[in-house]
Amino acid sequence: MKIVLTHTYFLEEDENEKLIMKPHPPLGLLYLSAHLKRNKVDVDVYDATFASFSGLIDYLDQAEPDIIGIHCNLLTKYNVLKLICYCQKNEITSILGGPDASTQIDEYLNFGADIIISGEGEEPLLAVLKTLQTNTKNELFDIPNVSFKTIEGTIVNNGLQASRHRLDDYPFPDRRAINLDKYLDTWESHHGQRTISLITARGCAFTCKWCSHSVYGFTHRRRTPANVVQELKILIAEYNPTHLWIADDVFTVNTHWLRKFQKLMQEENIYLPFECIGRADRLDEDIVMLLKELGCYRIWIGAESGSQKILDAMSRKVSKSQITQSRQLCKQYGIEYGIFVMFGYPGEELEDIYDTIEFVRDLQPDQYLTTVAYPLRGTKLFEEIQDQIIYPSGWTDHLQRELEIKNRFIRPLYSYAIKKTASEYRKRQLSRSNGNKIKQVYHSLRSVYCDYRIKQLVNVRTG
Ligand code: B12
Repeated sequence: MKIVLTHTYFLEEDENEKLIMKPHPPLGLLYLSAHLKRNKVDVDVYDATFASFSGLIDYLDQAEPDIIGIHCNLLTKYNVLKLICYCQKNEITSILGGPDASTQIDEYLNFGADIIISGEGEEPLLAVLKTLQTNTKNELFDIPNVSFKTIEGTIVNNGLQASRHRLDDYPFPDRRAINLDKYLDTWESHHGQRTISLITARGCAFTCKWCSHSVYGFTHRRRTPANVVQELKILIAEYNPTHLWIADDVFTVNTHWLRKFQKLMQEENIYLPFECIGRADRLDEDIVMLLKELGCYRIWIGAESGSQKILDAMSRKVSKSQITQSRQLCKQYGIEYGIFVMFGYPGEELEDIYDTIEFVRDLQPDQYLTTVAYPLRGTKLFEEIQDQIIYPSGWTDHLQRELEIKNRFIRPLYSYAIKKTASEYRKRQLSRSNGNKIKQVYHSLRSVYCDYRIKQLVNVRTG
């Protein structure tokens, strides 16, 4: 039995990413591939990132796999649906996994997928492949985390079990299964650095209500520092990276771990500048110093809102002053500070929006990214506002990020809030550096214009 693992994310279809050009390989699939190979399964990975849907189909026509394992996330749903149709037509068994599949089991099965594996994939996927040697795809009873349909068409959900597997026991991601040079070359030609990604932990135990915990629940497991260093040595020998992207949900949670890691990196004489995600409440001076010594050149923080009321509503468990302090510390130690900002969280009023705009202006992060909140399935936020969600169309015709929430401001208002944030931020930046006066005037005017537009829109609500 031959299985192909793939993900249907095509960079060429992603207009935003084409401007950024910071692609990352599909680590989850590479972990699965390594685990299957260790267990003597005949597996290939088709890395769609630099390909096209027709390229994927040409490959599959030739490879003729018995099974296709598909990673599903928020962005890739439409291509996943097309691929499910291809599988049905060609009598290939489709197995879906990843965050989007884990929360929409019935929908994907009813659309025509054969099997859904929720949560961490290594063990259940192997168990399914073993069972398929004797059973049909309609008889996968008793394998935790697996859902399928019986021959009569009834959905069977075997229930979810959080993995307790020690991460060190998994083999390193099977990067050789794909052409990693394409990623490194893309980074090098666009950013002058050869960035490679890895994870040192899985899962996040914090409780932010909008965040998807569909894969790892609220668990947090770390690899040992020695195991991470071992992987790094291989990466350095094989790929000669100049930079790392540490793709953990929150890299800065465990000071003790960071200290051990830093010591080991020093002993092994490894120094690679890296970027990672942290939390403001996990960035005291000890941690910031450690990060600096380790080579952290940029940290991303979910600042999310300048309104403490909204931060508390999100169950973020971070205060505005912690964010400000961590920003100061990062500045002091020469670490770039990037933040994520969210508008449109339920309960947010105009004054909260203005608090956020002022907060971003005053904080002056080195970079910031904005989103308008959307309720992901399986999150506490989704649960809380279920009856206020507006579905733009049937399940097959929208992505979760297009879901609208009743009784909040309409999208154009958030667009003006985002534009005003940009102008206020830029104006402050320019005035601090004594920069171009004409640009300062331009941003002042644009900011006032945004106020005017926001005022016009403030009485219009969704739904
Ligand atoms: C690092 C990261 C990124 C990085 C790198 C992404 C990449 N291509 O590697 C960047 C910053 C680019 C990114 C971007 C986005 N991300 Co992101 N990201 C993450 C993060 C923090 C870690 C991902 C990771 O590497 N995990 C480690 C690996 C080992 O785990 P894994 O990928 O989940 O794989 C395991 C299981 O899912 C399962 N599995 C996965 N695939 C398959 C397939 C089969 C067949 C089977 C059986 C099992 C299986 O088994 C794997 C091994 O155990 C996760 C949070 C998280 N905890 O996972 C969010 C997360 C995956 N991202 C998310 C989102 C929303 C996005 C964006 C859509 C954001 C946006 N721009 O709007 C984009 C999409 C990018 C894309 N190319 O598709 C959401 C997904 C929610 C959803 N329902 O889809 C998550 C869960 C964050 C969250 N908590 O809300 N992301």
